[in-house]
Amino acid sequence: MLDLINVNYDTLIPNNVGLSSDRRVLKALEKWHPGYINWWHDMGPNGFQESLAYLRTAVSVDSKGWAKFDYVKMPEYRWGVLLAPAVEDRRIPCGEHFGDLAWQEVPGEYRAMLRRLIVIQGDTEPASVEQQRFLGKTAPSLYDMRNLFQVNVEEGRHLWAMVYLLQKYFGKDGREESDELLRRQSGSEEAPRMLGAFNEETPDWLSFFMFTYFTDRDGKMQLEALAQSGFDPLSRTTRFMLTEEAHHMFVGETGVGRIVQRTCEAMTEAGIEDPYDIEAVRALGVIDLPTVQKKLNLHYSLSLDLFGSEISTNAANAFTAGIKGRFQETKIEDDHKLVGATYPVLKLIDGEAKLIDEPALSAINMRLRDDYTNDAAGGVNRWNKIIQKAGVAFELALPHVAFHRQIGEFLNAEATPDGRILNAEEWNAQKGQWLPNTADGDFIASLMQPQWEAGKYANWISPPKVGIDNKPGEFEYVKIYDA
Ligand code: BYC
Ligand code: FE
Ligand code: FE
Repeated sequence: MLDLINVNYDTLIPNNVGLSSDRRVLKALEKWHPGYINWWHDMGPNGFQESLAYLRTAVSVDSKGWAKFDYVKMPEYRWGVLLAPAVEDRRIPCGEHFGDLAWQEVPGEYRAMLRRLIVIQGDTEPASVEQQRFLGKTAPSLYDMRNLFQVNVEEGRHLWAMVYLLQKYFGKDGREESDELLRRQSGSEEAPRMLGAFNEETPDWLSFFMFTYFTDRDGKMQLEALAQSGFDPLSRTTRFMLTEEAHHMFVGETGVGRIVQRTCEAMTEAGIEDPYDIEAVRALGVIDLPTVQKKLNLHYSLSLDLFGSEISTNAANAFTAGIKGRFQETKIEDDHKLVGATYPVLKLIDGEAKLIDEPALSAINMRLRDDYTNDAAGGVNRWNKIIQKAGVAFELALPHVAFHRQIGEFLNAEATPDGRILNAEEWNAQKGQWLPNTADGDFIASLMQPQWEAGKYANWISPPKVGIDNKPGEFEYVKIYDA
C-alpha cells in the first residue's frame, strides 16, 4: 500500500509521490540528479561541503511533526519530492472553470502558461542559493550559519519540487527546462536568472536577513497564489513548500530584530541618544539604524518588482484560466471570476501617485502586491517595538511603493521613500541617503568577521531568545571540517 503521508527514503530520491512505481519519472530524475549535485558543489555554500550541519529533513507532510533534526553533510542531504495530501473533490477556485474538478493532468490549452510559471518559480530557488553562497564564511555564529544552510538546502528542495513537475508533466521540453535551471546563474552576463532581484548580490548578513524577510516573503505570496492553482499537482507541491517558507521568514525577521536590538543596547550602554550620530554608533561596532533603514528600502523595493507590472494581461490570463489564484482565494467573498469588477491601482498621474480604479482582472498583480505589503508591515512593527522598548527615538518604515522601482508604473519615476516625485538631478544628489552607498557597504563589510565558537555571537547581533530544536545556548550547530 502506498503511504502518501510519510516519505519513502528507499529510493535515491525521497518522495511521497510513489516514484518507485513511476519508472519513467524516477529515471528522468535520477538522470538529472548528478547535475544537481555538481551544481550544489560548485554553486552551493562555499567551503562547507564537508561540514556537519544540524539540519531538519522532512519526513512527513503531516502538519504536526513533519521534520526530524540531525547532523548531515550538505551534499548528502536527502532532497525529496513532497506533495501536501490531496484534498478530496478539490475544485478550481477561480476563473472561467470555477467550480470544475481540479486538473490532475496539464490542460493542453494552458500548457505553455503553466510551464512558464513553473520555470520562473524554479529559477528563483537555486538563484537564492547562489546569491548566498559566500555568507557561511562570515557567519556571526554557528546558530546563524546553520539557519543559512537550512534555508539553502530547502531552496534546493524547492528546485526539486519544480523539476519534478517539469519531468512528470512536460515531457521533453520539461527535461530541457530542468537542465536550463542548472545552467542559468545569478548575476551571470550570458545566462542570468530570470527575475531582477535574483541577480543582485547578497553581500553581507544584514542583506541576507532583509532578503529572507522581504524576498522570501514574495516567495510566500507567489506560492500562496500558485497553491490556488486549478492544476492540482502544482497546488499540492506549493502547499508543502509554504510550510518550509515560514522558517525562512522567521530567520529574516529575527535576524533583523537581533541586529536592531544589539544596536539599541550598545547605544544605551554608551549613552548615545541620537540615532543619527552615525559615527558614534559605528564606533561601537554595531550597525546604525539609518543604515538598517537603507537596506530595508533596497530589499523591499527589489522585492516589489517581483510582483510584475500593476496592470498585467499575463496575470489576468493566468487567473481566468484558473492557473494562478489570489492570496487566500477560497476565503474571498466574490464570484471568483471578476468579469466587470474593479480594483484600485496606484498609478503615476501628472507627477503624482494616485489610486485609479482598473479592471480587477488586469490588476491581479497589484492586489497580490498589496497583500504582500500588509504582510510585510507586521515584522516592521515588531522591530519598532524593540527600538521603542530600548528607549531609542527612531522608527523603521516601509518606503512608498513608488520608491526605487525597476518594473511597472513607477519604472521611470524618481521617488523619495515617502513618495514625492523628484527630477533626475535631485534624485542623484539624494539617493545615497535612502539606499546603501559605498561607505555604508564598506562599513558593514568591516563588521563581517566570522564568530564560529559555539554559543558566541559577533558583537553586532544579539543572541536568539531560543535555540533551534530547543537546543541549549552552547550547542554546536555546525561542526566545521573544511572552510
Ligand atoms: N524581473 O505582465 P508582467 C521565491 C517580465 S520568489 C524580470 O508585468 P507577470 C523565492 C515578465 O516575465 C517567487 N522580468 O508580469 C524567494 C514578462 O516577460 P515576458 C517566484 C520581469 O507575468 C526567495 C514581462 O516582464 N515565483 O520563490 O504578470 C528565495 C511583463 O510581465 C519581472 C514567481 O514569481 C522582474 N521582476 O508577473 C527563493 C511565480 N517582472 O514573459 C525563492 C511565477 C515581470 O513578457 N511567476 N517581468 O517575456 C509569476 O507569476 C509571474 O511571472 C511574475 C511576473 C509575478 C514574476
Ligand atoms: Fe523557496
Ligand atoms: Fe524561501
